[in-house]
Amino acid sequence: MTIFNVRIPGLPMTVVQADGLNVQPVETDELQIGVAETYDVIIHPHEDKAYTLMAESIDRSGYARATFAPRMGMMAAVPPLRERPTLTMRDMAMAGHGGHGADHSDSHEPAAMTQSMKNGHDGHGGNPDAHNGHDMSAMQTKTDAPALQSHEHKNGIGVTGLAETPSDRLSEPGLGLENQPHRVLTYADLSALDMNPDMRDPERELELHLTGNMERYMWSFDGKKFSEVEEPIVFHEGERLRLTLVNDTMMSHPIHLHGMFFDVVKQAHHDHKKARKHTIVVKPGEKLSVDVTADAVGDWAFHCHLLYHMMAGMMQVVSVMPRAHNEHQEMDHGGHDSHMESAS
Ligand SMILES: [Cu+2]
Repeated sequence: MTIFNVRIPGLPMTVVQADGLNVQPVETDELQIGVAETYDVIIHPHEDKAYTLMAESIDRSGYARATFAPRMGMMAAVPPLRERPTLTMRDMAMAGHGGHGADHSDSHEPAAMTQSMKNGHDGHGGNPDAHNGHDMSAMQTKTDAPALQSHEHKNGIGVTGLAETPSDRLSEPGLGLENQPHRVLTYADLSALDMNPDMRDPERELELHLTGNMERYMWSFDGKKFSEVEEPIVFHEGERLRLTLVNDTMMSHPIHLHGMFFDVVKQAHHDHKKARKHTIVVKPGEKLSVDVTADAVGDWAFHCHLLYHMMAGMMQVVSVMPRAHNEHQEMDHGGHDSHMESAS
């Protein structure tokens, strides 16, 4: 339940698969990996020495490490934990706000955030994030902040903020890895090795907001926790749709869809080698899109893979509704995978 920064100092990694599917090999020095994501990397150690595989938690509160070595008993230096990351205006989707111009306004934290951090520091409240490597209270904070615009009257107690100006952050490394002296993998670096199985443009777009109230430890999609949701999200069998996710919260959420892979949309125009994944980390204040082919009839879990966020309500059901039999036959124009067959 921790997002990790993974690196092997002195040894580049060539990423060849993401979430179990081939990508065009891309060399990097570090990558951030969200809960449920997988990366397959190839390393080529040439020297007769040991290397440290370093997995540092996103909030830099701890790490796990392993050793690669040609012989038993060897060990490499373990790098010290780096400085705790600081949230920026961009993380709060408030670029341009704050009255100090633009990019360097990273000293502004919203009041709600500051309050919840205080709670964390006092050790009250039982915030599960504080025990799972996502201790927001550990992140540096200052208090000269404009309050986040409250949308409670509109969206209920479960939503303390909306991303005012969500941005495209696919070409940014994960939270806290912005200014490293080495290469860091971004989603924009990933392309599928082969052509996507479905190259159709999406027929429709569905926008979902990742929402929360950190003070009350409420997490949800579109301001409704799972227990309050009455209808599933409906996909229609065979359709190609674009799912757009907007993160209104100040945390990274690894969003996971069961049953179907999605194609990560890097640019609006046609790209038939989109990286295919089942989990994508949506950064604070980020807006991103994935294209999905609804080829698996049935009900599927769709949720944040930080399970304590899922349990708190950041979960919904995606129902892929079957088409009528005749309609389906006409639709079945070859090239579909076995899901389509078994659904008939
Ligand atoms: Cu989450």
